[in-house]
Amino acid sequence: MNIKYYLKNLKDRIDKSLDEYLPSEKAYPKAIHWAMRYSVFSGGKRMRPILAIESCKVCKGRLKDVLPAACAIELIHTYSLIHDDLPAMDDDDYRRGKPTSHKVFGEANAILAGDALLALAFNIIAKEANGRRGLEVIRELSEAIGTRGMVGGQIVDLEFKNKKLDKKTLNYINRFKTSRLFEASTKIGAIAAQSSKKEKAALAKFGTYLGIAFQIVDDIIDEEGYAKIFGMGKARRESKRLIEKAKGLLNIFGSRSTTLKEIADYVLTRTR
Ligand code: GRG
Repeated sequence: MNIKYYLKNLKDRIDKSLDEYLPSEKAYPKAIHWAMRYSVFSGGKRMRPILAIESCKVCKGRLKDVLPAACAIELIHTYSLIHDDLPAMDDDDYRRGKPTSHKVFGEANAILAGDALLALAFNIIAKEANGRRGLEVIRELSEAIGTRGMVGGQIVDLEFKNKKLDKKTLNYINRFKTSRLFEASTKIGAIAAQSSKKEKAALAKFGTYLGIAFQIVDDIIDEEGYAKIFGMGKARRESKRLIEKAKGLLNIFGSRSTTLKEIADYVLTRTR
């Protein structure tokens, strides 16, 4: 099957579940549910849940074992974008070509929509993921988005706003602000499939390299970060090197890894 068609179908499946998990716009208090839905359904690529699902599949796991956690990851990603856009952080008026949450609903409601998405994410995992596996997913995800993960990367990014970035700090920001959630996504796929230690480790590393490459490509698109500091040529070479390294880690899965490798290649060629 054509990879674009395949990913479109998978995205539709994820969207259907997200729709089921999110409270209805008609449910009281309507304002918060409307704000949550506005940002979740504003055109995200669903990269992280797709990676979680494909990582589970490569370990011979079933879609139903990973779908709740995959949706939870997307809700957390959405919360991070809403908060990142706030005046106190990046102060952005548009996200995915649409007005940002605080522009539509006001700052207080945008903050609360992010908070509520974060809470809902862990509620979904607690309700749907079973036993030890569920606890392992919660542990991985909470570590990935805390001070030694996404929040850690974000605070260093804010600290260096309008300051000259050195290579070490830039690597730290890319690793923790962006790549750590990719790593959690691929690892959670393996956890959901009750995979071996070796397979979990390979998928976690795959997610790390893919996530850093994803951020460098983002910088190439926006002419920022890595691309601004090291130039477009080096940024392209580095993202390509990381993708090759990432794909190499999947060789232990043999021909089952074709889709994940195609997704990794897509990261290099994406334009948004
Ligand atoms: C507020 C705790 C906190 C963290 C914010 C995610 C983030 C950290 C900041 C957003 C700004 C940014 C450029 C982050 C790098 C990660 C990234 C490239 C996010 C965009 O991800 P995509 O392209 O988004 O997957 P879509 O729109 O497809 O969902």
